[in-house]
Amino acid sequence: MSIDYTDRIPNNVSLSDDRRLQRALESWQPRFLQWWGEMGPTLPTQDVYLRTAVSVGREGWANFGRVKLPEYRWGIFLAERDQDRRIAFGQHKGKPVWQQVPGEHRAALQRLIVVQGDTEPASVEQQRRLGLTAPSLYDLRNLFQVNVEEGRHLWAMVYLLHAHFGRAGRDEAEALLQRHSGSDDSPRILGAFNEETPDWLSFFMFTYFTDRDGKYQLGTLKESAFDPLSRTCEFMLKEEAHHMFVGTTGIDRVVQRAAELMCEHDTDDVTPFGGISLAVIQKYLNFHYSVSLDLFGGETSTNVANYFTAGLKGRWQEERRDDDHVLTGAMTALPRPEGGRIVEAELPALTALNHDLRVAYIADCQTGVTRWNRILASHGISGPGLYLPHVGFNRQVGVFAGCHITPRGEVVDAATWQAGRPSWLPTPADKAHVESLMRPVYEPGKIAAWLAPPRNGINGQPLDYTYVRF
Ligand code: BYC
Repeated sequence: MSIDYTDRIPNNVSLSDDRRLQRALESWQPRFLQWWGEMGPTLPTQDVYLRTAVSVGREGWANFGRVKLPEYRWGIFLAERDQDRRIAFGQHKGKPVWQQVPGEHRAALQRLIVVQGDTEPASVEQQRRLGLTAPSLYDLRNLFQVNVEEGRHLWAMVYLLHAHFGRAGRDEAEALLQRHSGSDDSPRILGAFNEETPDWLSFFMFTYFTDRDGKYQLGTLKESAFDPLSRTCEFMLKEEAHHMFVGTTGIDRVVQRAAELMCEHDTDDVTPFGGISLAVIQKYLNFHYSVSLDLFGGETSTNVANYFTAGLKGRWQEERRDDDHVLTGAMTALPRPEGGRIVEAELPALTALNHDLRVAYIADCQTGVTRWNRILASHGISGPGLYLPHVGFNRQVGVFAGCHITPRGEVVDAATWQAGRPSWLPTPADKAHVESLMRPVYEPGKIAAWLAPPRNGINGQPLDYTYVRF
C-alpha cells in the first residue's frame, strides 16, 4: 500500500478510517513538533538533501529531495502484511500471529515498545549540537538524515502505543517526550542514551556501535508474534542500515587520515599534525562498545526468557536457526567471572538469550575492526591495530558489573584498574584534543583535515554538491 501524503500524518495504515486514533495522533503531533523545536538540531538551515519514504516497497522507500527540516513529513509506515504469517517460536509456535495485543501480554509488550521508543528521541537529543561542528556538508546532511529518521522511529512506536494500548499507551507516548537524555530528574531509560555525544568521533562510534544494538534489538522484535510490531520493525531496519553506514565509513575516514599522517610524519602520535591517534580512536571505541554491550541487559534474565516463551521477542534470525525454537531444556555456555578468573558456565539457554543476541552483535562489530585494520595495513601499518576489548571490560550491567577487567580480559584489582583507566578510556586531555578539531566546514566540497573525504556522494550526487543550504 502506498503512503498517503495528503493526510496531516503520512501513513500506510489507513489512518483516516479510524477517526479516534487519527485525532489522538493529531493531538500528539504538535507536541512532537514542539519537542523537535526545543530538543532537535540546534543549527538553523534553509533546506537539506534528504531521503523520505513515499512507499514501503522496493522503489518508494528512498526518495531524495530538498526538505526544510521542520517540515519533514514524519509518518507511520509498516512493512506489507503477510496474511499467512505464523509465530516462529515459543509456546505459541505455529499459531497465526496476533493483530491485537493479547490481554496477558499487554504489560510486557508495552514495556518493550516504550523502551524501544525511548531510545529514538534520546539519540536526537544527544546529537542536537553536532550540526554546529560538522566536518563537511556531506556529513551534516547525514547527521540530519539520521535525526529525522530517529524522529520517525519515535512515531512508529507512538503509533503502536496509541493504536493498541489505550489510555496507558497515550500516557506513555507523552512520557516519551518528557524524559530527556542526561536529565537528572527524568533521564532516558537505558544507560547509553544518557551519555553525551559531544563530538563527531563519538557520533561515528555511536552510529557504529549503539545503532548496531538497534539493528539487533529491532531484529528480535521483527520476529514478534504481535504482527504490527513486527511489521513496524521490519521497515525501521531498512532506515537503520544507513545509520550504521555513517558510523562504519565515518570511522574508516578517521582511521585513514590517521594512517596518512602516521606515514607522512613517521610517528604514531599524529596529534600535533591535526589528526586523531590510533590510541585515542581505540579509547573511544572501548567506551562506546562497552556502553553498547550494556544495552543487551543481563547475561541471565528471566525477562528475556518470558518474552521468548510468550512469543513477544525472538532471537536474531529466528527462522534460520536449526533447533526446536522452544528451547525448554536446552543449555548454553557463557563466560562469567569467578574467583579472579573468567570461566565458562552452563546455563539454561532460555535465560541466556540476551547473551545469545550479544554474541551475534559482537561478531558483527568485529567486521568493522577488521576493515579498519585493513585500511591501516594498506598504508603499511602493521602491528596490533585496533581491537574489540574483552566483553567484561567497563561493564555496568550483567555478570561483569562491578568487576575490574582490562580490555585484554585480565581480572585485576580496583587500584590496578584505576591506574590503567587513562590508557583504556578517553581522558580529559583526549577529549579536549578531539574537541579542538571540531570546527565547522560548510563550503561545498571542502572537508575538515582530521578525516579523509568520503568515497562517494549521496544518491549519486558529487562530493561538492550543496547537501545543506543555509
Ligand atoms: N540501562 O532482565 P534484564 C536503538 C534494566 S537501541 C538501564 O537483565 P532485559 C537505537 C532492564 O530494563 C535498541 N537499565 O534485561 C540505537 C530491567 O528493568 P526492569 C533499543 C537497564 O529486560 C541508536 C532490569 O535492568 N531497543 O534502537 O532482559 C539510536 C533487568 O534487566 C539496562 C531495545 O532495547 C541498561 N543498559 O533486557 C537510536 C529493545 N539494561 O524491567 C535507537 C527493547 C537492562 O526490571 N528492550 N536494564 O525495570 C529490551 O528488549 C530489554 O528491555 C533490554 C533489557 C534488552 C533493554
